[in-house]
Order: sequence, then structure tokens, then C-alpha cells
Amino acid sequence: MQQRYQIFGMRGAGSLIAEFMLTAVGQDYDISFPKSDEMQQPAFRALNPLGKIPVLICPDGQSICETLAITAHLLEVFPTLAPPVGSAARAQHWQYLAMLATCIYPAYHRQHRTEYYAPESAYDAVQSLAVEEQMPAYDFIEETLCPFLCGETPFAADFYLYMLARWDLDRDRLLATRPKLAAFMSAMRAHPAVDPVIAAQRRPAATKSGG
Ligand SMILES: N[C@@H](CCC(=O)N[C@@H](CS)C(=O)NCC(=O)O)C(=O)O
Repeated sequence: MQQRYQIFGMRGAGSLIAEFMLTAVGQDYDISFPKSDEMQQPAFRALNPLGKIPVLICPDGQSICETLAITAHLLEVFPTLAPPVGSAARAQHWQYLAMLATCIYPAYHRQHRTEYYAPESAYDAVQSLAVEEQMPAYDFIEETLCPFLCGETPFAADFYLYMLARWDLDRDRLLATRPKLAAFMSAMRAHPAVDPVIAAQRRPAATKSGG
């Protein structure tokens, strides 16, 4: 029997990108939610030495960790998830993915898991510096959204941006001065691949149908 994709994830967290992408291309997958102590065990560390989700297990058994690598793999396997190879939009798409993965994502980790980065006395400073780091990237995104990152069609980077902006600790403030980002968030929430994934976040881990 053909194996399905399997995701190791956490509800509402970085595993959403794999869920959105697989759902968008109609691929069934299984998802499980390892507890934080399980993520430190050798069996999980063999999949991701950093002990973090997400991890994607492909139908041929290959395992991939890191959201950027998972996203790159899936858009290679399912080319409709990115602009055509060789197009100007393709280069833009990589630019946004890189900015999201290397600036906006880690800055959210510093806000949500500040205990990894500083003693409690410095939490406020670490968090406000992380927000400050994100603002130029969000301003740049606001300037270029039309209405999605690469124009009329949402691609992998749009799912990634939507996942990250959901984590904002003050989403009202983030969106108040960024009307295009606010409209983008509403449009992505209504995307047929997003709604079922968000609805499933509260249900017990199970097999999910992307179709
Ligand atoms: N650079 C990694 C970051 C992964 C990451 O920070 N995952 C978070 C969830 S969104 C996690 O596993 N948190 C648990 C922890 O940090 O202990 C990626 O892009 O996959």
C-alpha cells in the first residue's frame, strides 16, 4: 500500500505549513503531536537533532525537518505551489520564503519561547527587540502584497506568511496600519486549503484527508 505523508507537529505551530500545502494539493496525510519530552528523546532527535517540530516523513520514508526545507521539497514535488521555474515571480517567491523563515519566524520564537533566549529579567527587552526586527519585513510585505505575495495566486510563501502572522501577540496592532496584510489574512483564512486545517487543530491527532 502506498504510504502517506506523515507530519510530526504541534497544534497551530510550524507544522501548519505542511498541512496547508498538502491540503492545497489534495494529498492525504497523518499527523501526530509529540509531547515536548518526547521531542528530546533520541528517537525524535534522530529526525530533528534540534528537537523541534515540524518533521515531514515522505511516502518513500525520507524525513525532512526545518520548515524552509519542507516547503522547498513540497513545492518541488507539487509545482503548482510556486510560480514557474525561471520566472521573475519565482525569484520573488524564494525571497519572501527566505525572509519569512530567517527573520519573521525566529523572531516569533523569541517572543513565544523567550525562556530559551534570556533570563526572566530580560524577557521584555528580548520580546520588544524581536517585534522591532519584524517590522521592516512586515512593512516590505505590506508594500508588495497584490493581493498575495506574487500577485493574484496564493503560493507556498502565502501559506507560510499566513501561518506566521497568526502567531502575532498583538495582531490588531500588526494589522491596524497594514490594510493589505489585513485583507490578505482574511483572504487566506477563507482559502479552501486553510479552513479545514484550522478547523482540525482542535481535534485529536488523526489521519487527515487533503482532498
Ligand atoms: N527553524 C525551525 C524552527 C522550528 C521551531 O521553532 N519549532 C517550534 C514550534 S513552531 C518548536 O518546535 N518549539 C518547541 C521548542 O522550541 O521547544 C523551522 O523552521 O522548522
